[in-house]
Amino acid sequence: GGPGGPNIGVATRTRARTKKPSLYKVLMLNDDYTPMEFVVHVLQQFFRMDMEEATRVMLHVHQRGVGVCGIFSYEVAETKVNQVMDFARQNQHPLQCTLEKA
Ligand code: TYC
Repeated sequence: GGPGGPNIGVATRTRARTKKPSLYKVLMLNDDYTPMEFVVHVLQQFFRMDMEEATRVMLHVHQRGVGVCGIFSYEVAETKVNQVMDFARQNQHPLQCTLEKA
């Protein structure tokens, strides 16, 4: 096969796509009733923050209304939200946590 002739034996290979998982932010919402120490505890326990970082994030949420706890795959983010909401409910605090596509 010369120019314009049939393409014989021309192997075109495409790499099998491995798609990256979409990322999701876990957001913490402010409320008037959940104690500050409880929020700091949640951030340390479920998001592996040290006391300094947890306090900084808690105060950010307290002052601005919302803050980012971390960025994860959908599955991990959903699990974190459920864990935080369950723990808050068990302790009778109205603390709210949600997901948002990053
Ligand atoms: N606003 C709460 C208070 O004054 C503290 C608080 C901070 C609550 C962050 C929720 O996500 C939150 N006790």
